[in-house]
Amino acid sequence: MTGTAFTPRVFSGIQPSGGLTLGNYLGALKRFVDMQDADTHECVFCVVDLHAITVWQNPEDLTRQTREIAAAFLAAGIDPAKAILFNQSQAPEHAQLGWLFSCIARMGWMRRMTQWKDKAGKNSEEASLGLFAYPALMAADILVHHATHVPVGDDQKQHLELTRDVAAKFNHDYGVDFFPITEPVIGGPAARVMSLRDGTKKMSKSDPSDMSRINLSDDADAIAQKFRKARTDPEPLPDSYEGLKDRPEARNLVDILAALQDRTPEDVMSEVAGQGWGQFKPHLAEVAVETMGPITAEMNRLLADPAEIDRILADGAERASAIAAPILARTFDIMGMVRRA
Ligand code: AQP
Repeated sequence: MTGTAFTPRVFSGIQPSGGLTLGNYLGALKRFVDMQDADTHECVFCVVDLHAITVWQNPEDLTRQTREIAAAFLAAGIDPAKAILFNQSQAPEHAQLGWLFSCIARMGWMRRMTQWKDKAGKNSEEASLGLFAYPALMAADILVHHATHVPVGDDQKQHLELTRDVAAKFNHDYGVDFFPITEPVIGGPAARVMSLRDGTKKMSKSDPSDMSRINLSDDADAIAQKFRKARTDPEPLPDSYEGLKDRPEARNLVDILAALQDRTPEDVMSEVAGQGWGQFKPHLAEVAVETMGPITAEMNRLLADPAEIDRILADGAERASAIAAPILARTFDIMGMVRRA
């Protein structure tokens, strides 16, 4: 942390690049709601549409997905009276600070990002410049709100480290103590929910296989079928969590159950030790349906009134800009930009 006292403030975002997965829900959304309800921080949550377009998005799909993600935030328990909820493109300070930060961040830092390597793959010459520069915009999303804490899944850890590097380099280069060194909030059994088809890959909304993930929009039958077909080894569950160390698929399912029930995986294991998959998987599906069913139903109810979602997002964008505009203006001053009279 720097010496300056910053208002405790949480920022986090989700890309409208597809429907939400159980990984997004357990690793991010559920924890956003917990932080909002703890009432210890101001909370700013964002549907990061500018990030989504780093890969091609059909315009109609982008509009629909943006409303769907906003509805998911609300259905999961984000209360617009307590927290700010908006879509990134509507608070222009994000993109503006993003440009300033792309002049602070170094090419070498970006090249080291594993998400860049994964998403660009072998075809990096054809990837968008935005996909490469994505972490500079993410740093801007966080720092334009002087956010002190960012709850994210484990996959975003490296980007958070880069955000801290950007803040530290800016503060150092300009001899100021202006941007906070943001703390990541990562942890719990759902910090990295893995694919149901491959225990070494994270569950992702853009995975080509729909069987690899539980979508927030899946009905009870789809959830039961996906867990039934989830890849596991043939062994029954061991006596302790420790025994799952080299069994990534099995551990993933235990972790999911623990996260859904707000329990530790060790506690779950004390109940399910020795069970075969024929017993464990239907139980897991039942718990998932019980938890997700009401959220999906509420999401669908909210989506029937898109004008109300748009109103909530517009109000959120105004409140987000009210925080971000003075921080951006001060950044311009520090960098020596002449202000319009
Ligand atoms: N599998 C996961 N386990 C735990 N947390 C996860 N998150 C994503 N996948 C998992 C967390 O969800 C938040 C929003 O993620 P995002 O939409 O901004 O993008 P992402 O991390 O790239 O997620 P996806 O599902 O893999 O999207 P695509 O496929 O579009 O790239 C973040 O806090 C993330 O950590």
